[in-house]
Amino acid sequence: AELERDLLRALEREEFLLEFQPQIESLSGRAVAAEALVRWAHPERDLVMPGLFVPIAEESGVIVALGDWVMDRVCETAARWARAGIAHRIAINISSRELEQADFFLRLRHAMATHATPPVMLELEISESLAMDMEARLLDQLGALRREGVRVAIDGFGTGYSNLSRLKDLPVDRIKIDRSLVRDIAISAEARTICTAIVGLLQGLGLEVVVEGVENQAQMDMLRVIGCTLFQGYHFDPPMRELAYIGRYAPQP
Ligand code: G
Ligand code: G
Ligand code: MN
Repeated sequence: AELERDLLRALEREEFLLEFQPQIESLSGRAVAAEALVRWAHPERDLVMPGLFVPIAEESGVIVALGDWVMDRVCETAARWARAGIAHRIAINISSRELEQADFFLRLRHAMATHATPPVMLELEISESLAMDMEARLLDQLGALRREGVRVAIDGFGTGYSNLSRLKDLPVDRIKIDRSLVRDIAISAEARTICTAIVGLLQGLGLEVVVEGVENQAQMDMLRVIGCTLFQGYHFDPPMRELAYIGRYAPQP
């Protein structure tokens, strides 16, 4: 309860900030998108990572207000990037607690309208378990956004239990392969077999595959053999502040 109050106060005091981690297209070496990740610039502590406060925000419901703040910042940033000719989509992590709110899509559309954000500049990341459980109403609304150009990604794929026959019917553009599936591919034949099969299956279904948590060249070499072309991970860059991101991936004249 104390942390819940701290989180609400941190929202009021605007102590949260976003970092952006590039998604790299290996053929061109360019970033095509950035994942927005929230951090808490606590006045008395080092930057607090979301692993520490997002679960508490989810449990207490503060995630709805925090998620509104994230959506507003991402919509503003994405609109500004579009005007500056930076055509990198920005991906937002959405918790099930947020998506569960009857007015989630209204709130997202409100943030988009406020900043005149082009829908093609946005991507929504939803977890595998959430994607598998979505009711018809959610599927319809997600489908409508997607027809307007918003991309939809399944995050952390391979950690839950996916109904594979359902996967092809979901309103989803891309799948982010969880880093746990990638960690050992350079050192374990079994890990390689699993990753190869999953990537082949997803690509066979016409889904775009993004590999998360790529940390070294050996993993990259293996992933390229498997047929992956989109990567995110410390091997390229960690999440970084907007100015650092732009300086490195979209330098302005
Ligand atoms: O940065 P870190 O590895 O600590 O992130 C931990 C988790 O927090 C990740 O699963 C990530 O998806 C989640 N997360 C990061 N930013 C946001 C956000 O803005 N909203 C939500 N709902 N989750 C986020
Ligand atoms: O659950 P989600 O995929 O949204 O989590 C993203 C988190 O993964 C971010 O908080 C980011 O800090 C972390 N991350 C990004 N790249 C790497 C990486 O190469 N290795 C590890 N271990 N974590 C990473
Ligand atoms: Mn994510």
